Amino acid sequence: MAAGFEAIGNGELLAWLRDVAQLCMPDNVYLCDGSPEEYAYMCDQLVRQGTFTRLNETLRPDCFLARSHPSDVARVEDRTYICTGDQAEAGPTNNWAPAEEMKLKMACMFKDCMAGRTMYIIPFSMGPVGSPFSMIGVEVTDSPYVVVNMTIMTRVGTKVLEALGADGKFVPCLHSVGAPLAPGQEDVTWPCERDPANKYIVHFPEDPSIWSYGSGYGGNALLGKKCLALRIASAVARKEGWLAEHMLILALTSPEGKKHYVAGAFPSACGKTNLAMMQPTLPGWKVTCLGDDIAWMRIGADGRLYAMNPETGFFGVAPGTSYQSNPNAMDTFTRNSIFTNVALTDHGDVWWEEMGVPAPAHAIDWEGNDWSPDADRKAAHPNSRFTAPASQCPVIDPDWQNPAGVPISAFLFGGRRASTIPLVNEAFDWEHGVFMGSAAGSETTAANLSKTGVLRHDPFAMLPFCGYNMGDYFTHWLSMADRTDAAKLPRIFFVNWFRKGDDGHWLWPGYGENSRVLKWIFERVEGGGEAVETPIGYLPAPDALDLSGLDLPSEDLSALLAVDIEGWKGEAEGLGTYYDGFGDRLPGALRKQLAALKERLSRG
Ligand code: OXD
Ligand code: MN
Repeated sequence: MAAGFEAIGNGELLAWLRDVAQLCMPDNVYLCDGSPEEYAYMCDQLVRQGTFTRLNETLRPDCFLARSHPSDVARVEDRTYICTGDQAEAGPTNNWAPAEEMKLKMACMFKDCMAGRTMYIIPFSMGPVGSPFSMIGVEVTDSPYVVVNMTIMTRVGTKVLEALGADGKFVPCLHSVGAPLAPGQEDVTWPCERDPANKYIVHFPEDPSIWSYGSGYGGNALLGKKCLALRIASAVARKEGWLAEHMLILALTSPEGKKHYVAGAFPSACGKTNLAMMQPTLPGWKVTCLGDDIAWMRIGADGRLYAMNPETGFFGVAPGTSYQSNPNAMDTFTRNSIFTNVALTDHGDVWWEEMGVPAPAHAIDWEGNDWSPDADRKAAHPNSRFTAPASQCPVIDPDWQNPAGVPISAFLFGGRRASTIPLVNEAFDWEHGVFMGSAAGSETTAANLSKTGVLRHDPFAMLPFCGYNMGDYFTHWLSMADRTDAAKLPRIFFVNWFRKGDDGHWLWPGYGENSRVLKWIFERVEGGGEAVETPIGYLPAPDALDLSGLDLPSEDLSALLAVDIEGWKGEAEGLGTYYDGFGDRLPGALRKQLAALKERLSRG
């Protein structure tokens, strides 16, 4: 294992690392090589420190449980900033501060912040190492928990430094848990800044660079994921003419062996991982998985849009994951995985709510306390997670690491909506589809540290992840139609698995049954699949959805496929007000789309 800076041949990187070490004043410096031995060593060290508990080797080999501090359990959107010279570049949906001012503030925060700790240097590649479409980052962190999670989620180590070479470009990503140790001070198992107001997740897209302070959790701390592969990459993609999106990528194969690739944007904790690796209930249909969270897409030589997943792991929400909802995820994290904030059973295994197995009579809950089913609190935190290697997914697609990506035939947009939005709705054309994406909304979930269940606009599921002005982002999406023959772009569909009846029951069974909707989408892409034209788009014609073998009350089906004119008029009003917030950055085409929707609705 390498130590110090000796192995680094990139002058710019070396200079940055020297500056960072001088600022943060760690006791030790360690350069990660990305080897399996290093991963094992670090996990053992985390066990010795009490951060990790090794799970039962027979039940769950090479798996670990971590419990975070209760103040550090989710992304912190209100502490997340896009810092530019001019506020208009960050736009109305992002927190902003002047870049130079924020850098000074961050420098004060980071001063001596690694005292008593080791500074780990993690060279990582989002996308296959050496591919011209990949981006290299170097995360400097004082958290060994971050090191092992990054090793699963990205490509890490010496091979990345080799690809970087002497003068290659990288995104500097500086992270600290914000908990320096005084000489002799005993460490805690989850060091972090306890006061949420002192956490800062800051992006400087004009550099580009990332500074993250105070949190050790998920998207706040694993800087390759939300920070680099979405916020920074989206800003880079806009300049370079491609797309960096909060999307799953799946392949759908028909019983005849025909394959189409689909990418889907859904807000956090709205079932992306379940859909990405679903087991279709329709006989003969097959889903294979290429990614569950992020898609980078470019127009290929044939004019089609090609998507690749820049990650190598899944950082999925545990509660609700079961052999019924997602058998392939369950089989993915049987080994070599990390669980955070789930419950620990007396057998040394993990448990969470809706895992599909009876609650244990006794467990240790996510806060480390005794728990039994009669406790009036959850055993696992609602945003507890598994970190698992994508390569272990039983339905991983053979092309999941293809640097050229796969051609996308259809986009799905969606959210968690109890009313109004039908089960599936196809856009009239690209511009209308972009309008639909811009209009998306969803009820908030525990993936962010704030109130859950509140309906908010979440365009393209990118509200927390767009690294520039969202109005310009809409323009960028529209411009894809000028970059290729629009007929070659993916068809766009809006889906909603989360409709409820007036009495609160779920109207649609979801999970593997979503294959029935995917089949209709597949047929539409192939030029078939009967549809009716409605004011909001094309909906499946009566009998067009394959419901064979499904016991779905006819009134539920009618509600799922109805156009709720009054509800949509309300949607359109709300959207108009939302659009006003973008001022002159809102593309005129979207205002026209909204006016056309209102006009169609008025005709009923
Ligand atoms: C995630 C999220 O972790 O969207 O993927 O919060
Ligand atoms: Mn996500």
